Amino acid sequence: MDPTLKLLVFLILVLANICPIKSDFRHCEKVVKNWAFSSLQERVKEDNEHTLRDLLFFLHVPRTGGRTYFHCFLKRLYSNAQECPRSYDKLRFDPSKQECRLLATHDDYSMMSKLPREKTSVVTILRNPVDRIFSTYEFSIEVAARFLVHPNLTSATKMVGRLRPGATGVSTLDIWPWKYLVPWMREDLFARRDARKLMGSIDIKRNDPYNMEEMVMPLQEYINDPRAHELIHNGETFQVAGLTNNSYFVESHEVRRCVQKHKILGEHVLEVAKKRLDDMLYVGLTEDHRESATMFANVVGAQVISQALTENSSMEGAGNSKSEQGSSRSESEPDNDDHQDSNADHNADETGSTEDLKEKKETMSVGKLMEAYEGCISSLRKTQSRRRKASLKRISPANFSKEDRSRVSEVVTEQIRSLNHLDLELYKYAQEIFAKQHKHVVEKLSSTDDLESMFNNPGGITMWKFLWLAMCIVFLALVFLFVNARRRMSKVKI
Ligand SMILES: *[C@@H]1O[C@H](CO)[C@@H](O)[C@H](O)[C@H]1NC(C)=O
Ligand SMILES: *[C@@H]1O[C@H](CO)[C@@H](O)[C@H](O)[C@H]1NC(C)=O
Ligand SMILES: *[C@@H]1O[C@H](CO)[C@@H](O)[C@H](O)[C@H]1NC(C)=O
Ligand SMILES: CC(=O)N[C@H]1CO[C@H](CO)[C@@H](O)[C@@H]1O
Repeated sequence: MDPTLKLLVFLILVLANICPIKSDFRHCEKVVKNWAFSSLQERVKEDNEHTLRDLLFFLHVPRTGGRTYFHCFLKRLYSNAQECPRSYDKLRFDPSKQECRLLATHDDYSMMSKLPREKTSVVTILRNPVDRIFSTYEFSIEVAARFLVHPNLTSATKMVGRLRPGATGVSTLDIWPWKYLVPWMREDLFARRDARKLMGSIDIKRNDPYNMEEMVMPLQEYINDPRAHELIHNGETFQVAGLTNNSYFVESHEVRRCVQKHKILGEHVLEVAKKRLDDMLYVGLTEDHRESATMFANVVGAQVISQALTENSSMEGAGNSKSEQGSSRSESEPDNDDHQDSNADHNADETGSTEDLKEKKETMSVGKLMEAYEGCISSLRKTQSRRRKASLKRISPANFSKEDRSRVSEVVTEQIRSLNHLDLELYKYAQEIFAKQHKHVVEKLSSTDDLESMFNNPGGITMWKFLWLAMCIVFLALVFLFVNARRRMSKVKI
């Protein structure tokens, strides 16, 4: 063949191969940029974004510890009747029922399209993405392992089917993303158990529970599965952006596809997510749990309390405030779970009255709220750890402890970081917001009489104690250096 002809054929082939990709990229770039542009347009600019509006939307990112805020704060601040109806898949939320004041779900930000935007305040909690992935993996397995009481998968799955219809409460199995992650792990656990039975006795290497393939799917396999890409990675950014695979917008799914295909377009999503955090009433951090909780009580709690006191009309029709008795009851229900919540309580406890709630709010203060929170969280944690222990026993010797995490290979952790690069950036940004928020609250408190309430709440005390401790340490270090220096000098002299 003529060399120029050869070259021509070659060029045509190359172009034919590149063009679809290129045009897809161009298409995607347009789709993502348009989405980002319009998302940034719809920001509600308020004079005071630190003011609680009529509706509180708690954007609950899975595995960030949001459940303790829900049970130990929000359930004390809002009555059942004030809670918006929820569904955990595609929400059948009726925007005309606008008297509701609190919405707490795993739904993503696209939910805002169903809410009166200018009357809604959003709060969320973010977590270090690497820890969140570990926790997601462990929790999927923990919940799935509960099914191992059944002799086989068929009987386990049948059991779920029988539990579903008519059941009050909402179980983890109905909630995104667990409704996908748990059945996946359940199937996997049964398959591995069946394989063990066939093999007879096997020797299990006990050193690394995150890589114990005889018992559970190794972490590395889990994070590389398409399902993890779909549901877990960069999940914080996608949820805040409103682009999870559970999004309400049909358009979101194309944006999502584009971003997953062309990594570079993730920057636009990140930008939108950051702006959304900026506009939120409160952003907490799982890692700084104590300070986050104290701030939640001071920023959100205090405003809910004063809001309730100024408008007594909204009290009409409020059923009852759910108190300890309610939550401990749902806690002890064996088949319900982490996400067991208010829906059950709507029908369940009819005790208490409007008067009770009114009285409760009037006597409620930030300090008391924190006090109640402390008790609530410790009992919640006890229940959680008991359930976890009971569940993990079924896949022993696999047991996920903090020390085990640190033994996971750097290759795997690096992979998690790379798969969650957007979340890492977003988390860093959230830390900055948190620091600013913190400063703002401390300034505000010290400029008013509220300072007393700050001192009255245990979280606040810890903070001051911490400062005091830090000063002591610095002082001791200085003394030590001074003494050391003198000693050295005297040695030199000798
Ligand atoms: C699963 O277990 C149930 C209950 O023991 C039993 O009736 C059924 O035959 C089992 N199914 C299979 C496929 O082994
Ligand atoms: C979300 O992801 C799950 C798990 O991969 C999948 O089964 C489901 O169909 C997805 N939903 C949408 C709307 O894409
Ligand atoms: C797993 O580890 C925890 C904490 O290290 C321990 O309390 C628990 O008993 C262990 N469970 C099993 C089944 O080994
Ligand atoms: C804001 C509001 O509705 N305030 C009412 C609270 O209740 C008193 C007496 O019941 C009314 O006089 C207020 O108007």
